[in-house]
Amino acid sequence: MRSDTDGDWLVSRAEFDAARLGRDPEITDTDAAFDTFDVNRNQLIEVDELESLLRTCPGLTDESAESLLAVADSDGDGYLSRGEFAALLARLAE
Ligand SMILES: [Ca+2]
Ligand SMILES: [Ca+2]
Repeated sequence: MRSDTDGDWLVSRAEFDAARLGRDPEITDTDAAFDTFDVNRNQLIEVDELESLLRTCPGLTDESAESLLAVADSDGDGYLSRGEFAALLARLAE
C-alpha cells in the first residue's frame, strides 16, 4: 500500500500538471515564453520580467505591467506562476 500511495502522488502530480497546462493548445509557446522571460529562473514572472515582455511585444496590450500583474495574479503572491502566466497570455491573445 505504501507504493500505491507513492504512485497516487505521482499520478496526481502528473494529472495536475496536465490539467493546468495541457488544456491550452498554445502551451508550448506559452511555456517557451515563460522560460524566455523568467530571466532569473525562479519559475515566477515578477513585474520587471513582465515589463520586459511588454517591451518586447508592444502591441500586446496597453495596460501597464503593474496592472496586468494585479489582474493575473490569481493567488495574490505578487508573482505570476507558470499557470497564471499562461492564463494571462491566453486572455491577451483573445
Ligand atoms: Ca523570475
Ligand atoms: Ca501568483
